[in-house]
Amino acid sequence: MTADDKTNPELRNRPPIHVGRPNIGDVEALVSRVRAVCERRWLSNDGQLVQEFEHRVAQIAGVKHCVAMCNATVALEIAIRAVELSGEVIVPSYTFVATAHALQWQEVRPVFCDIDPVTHNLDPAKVEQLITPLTTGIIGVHIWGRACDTSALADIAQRRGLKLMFDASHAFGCTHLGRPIGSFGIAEVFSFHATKFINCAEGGAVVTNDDDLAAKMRLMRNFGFSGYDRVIYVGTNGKMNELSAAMGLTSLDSLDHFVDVNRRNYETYKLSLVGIPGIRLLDHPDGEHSNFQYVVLDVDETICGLTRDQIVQVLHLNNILARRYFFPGVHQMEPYRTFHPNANLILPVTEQVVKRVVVLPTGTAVNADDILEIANILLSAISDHEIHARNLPRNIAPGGTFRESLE
Ligand code: T4K
Repeated sequence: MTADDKTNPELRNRPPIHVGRPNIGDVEALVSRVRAVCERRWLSNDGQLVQEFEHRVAQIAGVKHCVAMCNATVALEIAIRAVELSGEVIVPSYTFVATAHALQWQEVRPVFCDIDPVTHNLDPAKVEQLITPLTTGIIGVHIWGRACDTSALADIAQRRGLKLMFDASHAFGCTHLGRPIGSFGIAEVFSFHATKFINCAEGGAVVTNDDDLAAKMRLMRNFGFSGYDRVIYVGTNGKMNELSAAMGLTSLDSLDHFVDVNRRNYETYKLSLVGIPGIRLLDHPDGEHSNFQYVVLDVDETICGLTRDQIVQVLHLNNILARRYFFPGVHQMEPYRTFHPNANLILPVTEQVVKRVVVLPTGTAVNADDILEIANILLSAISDHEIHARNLPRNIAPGGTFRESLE
């Protein structure tokens, strides 16, 4: 059997179905906002649309301040600096690499902590074990929009004199303990990247209830300027521009619709994957709001007979571009791999989870037919697992492509 035999030619010839296809919203509303921006000739530097975007994000997140930025990575960098983290900061390795890079970029050492196998979030008991005299803070990541154990982390932070903030890149529009994510810790950071449920093409924000911190971050994102010709602080350029804010506001207008579509897609996946052995859809906490931005499958190869990588290969061969988020774990990426060559020894759960997770396409570019097709591909791959397992390599190296691996 060749690689080609494993794909249905009809499916291979239709456009790929991506994870992370942007939600666009009302294009006419976007165009009219962009036209108004052009007419005002005010394109950046705390423009009218950025201010409106900040106001609406703060309202949704239930906080006093939203400081909009050009992306979440810069927002994290600025928040880390404003909060005055230094030395060592405890973070999960199971996250997008930006969480760690934002620390390392300013020579703060990320110390990788293991996660809970069910929630995929920081395991508070393990956080406590990693605290040293150099530790100044903890950054929890609300992975897949499901909140960290904020109470346990806040308790540790308080007892050990540490600062606590959250990378909430996945969690805009989600709630925890009945209140919007945004007001936990000293500050929380959202991403509004194109692939996120609400997007500015590129964008991010720090939200906080701390007046001084918000004022400091506003200075930092604009070179430290506090008026014409007056710089009173070291700063960078982290500003959001008006075109991004136009996209973000248009996206916010459709927030409820995007959640409905994501929820419907999630329910369709849930129904159509039921009974396929060895794969499990990660759920969302009862009684909380979710944005359903990520559809996450856990693959148990001992039951389904195929490795997670083989499942992803079958999907890719059928033009379903599922992703292995977040493989291979940040501790296995440079420079962290060189800095901490034995980090895997203290990250056994992370090491397992990075080999089991597949993220499937959702959002407004995906419909019920696409999902049924994906479910059928999974069902037939797992039913024919002996045929597939013989013909597909078990693992793909980080950075390797799936087609390359078959050649
Ligand atoms: N913290 C966490 C926990 C995060 O997940 C992220 C970002 C950050 C911090 C940093 O936020 P930002 O600084 O980006 O605001 C993507 C996104 O680029 C990244 O924002 C996101 N997390 C991460 C989870 O996913 P990649 O490397 O997977 O991107 P890429 O280019 O492979 O695109 C993903 C898929 O989306 C592709 O299949 C194509 C599709 N796509 C992408 C774009 C940009 C489209 O269809 N249209 C598009 O315009 O990182």
